[in-house]
Amino acid sequence: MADRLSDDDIKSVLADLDGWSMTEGRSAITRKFEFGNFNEAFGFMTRVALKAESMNHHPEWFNVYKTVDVTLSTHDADGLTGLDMKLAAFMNKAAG
Ligand code: H2B
Repeated sequence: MADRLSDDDIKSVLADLDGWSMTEGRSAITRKFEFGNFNEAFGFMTRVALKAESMNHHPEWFNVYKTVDVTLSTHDADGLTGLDMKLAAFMNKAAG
């Protein structure tokens, strides 16, 4: 299982991850993505779903029309690991 990141590691990785911040009240990170329309939002979710499945690491997310609210955490480690940061970076690229 992936190792939990230290608070210092989390801070320094987050500084390079546009739009992501700590989730209120838990050891997780959150970002709201906003697209031009539903097709773009769902296209993004499809690209991320394929990546998540290949990583065996899955997002918590909520889609309404053109917005996708994402929370990432490693459930098996009960906190944040490099997998969350890797998936967050992929999402930023996939969102264009
Ligand atoms: N996704 C996330 N975000 N955290 C996990 O700990 C996790 C996962 N574990 N996807 C995987 C699946 C695990 O449940 C399976 C059994 O490998």
